[in-house]
Amino acid sequence: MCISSFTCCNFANVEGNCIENCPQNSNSTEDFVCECLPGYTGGDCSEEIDECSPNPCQNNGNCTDFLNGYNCACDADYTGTNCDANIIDDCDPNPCQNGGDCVDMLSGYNCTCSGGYTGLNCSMSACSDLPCQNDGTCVQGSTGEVSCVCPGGFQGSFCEGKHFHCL
Ligand SMILES: [Ca+2]
Ligand SMILES: [Ca+2]
Repeated sequence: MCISSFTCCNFANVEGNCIENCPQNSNSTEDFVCECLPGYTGGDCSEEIDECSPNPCQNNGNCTDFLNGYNCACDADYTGTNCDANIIDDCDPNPCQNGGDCVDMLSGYNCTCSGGYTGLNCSMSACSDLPCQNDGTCVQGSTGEVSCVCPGGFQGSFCEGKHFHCL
């Protein structure tokens, strides 16, 4: 005697949106439970669920709501159901030179440089920033430290000082 389920399904604004589900030991026609078809919600299952709220698309993906589903239109560099997969590996081939580590980014990459190198692709030596004066020569050690090798008669970190010999 499932009167309540009959009532439940009569509540559905769209026919067939509701699967009847009679609670046990219930004689009250108001004490029914609607078990909605996938994609619908609400007391009478007439409300279509907005699968785009909250937005499941990551990385600025554009969400389109469907019945019992959604679609994400992804930005150029991303793919996957939720735009959570990075489609382009900007680190392949590795653009980082001189042993720099590459981190793949959205439409780009970041190089973590080592050995005293700098710049977007770790192609600049730290010597570029060391102004050796008086024809001093910048040399870079194995751990990246740089220093000026000064010509005769000059001294100082940048070969900036004249070397005087006291007699
Ligand atoms: Ca929907
Ligand atoms: Ca990328």
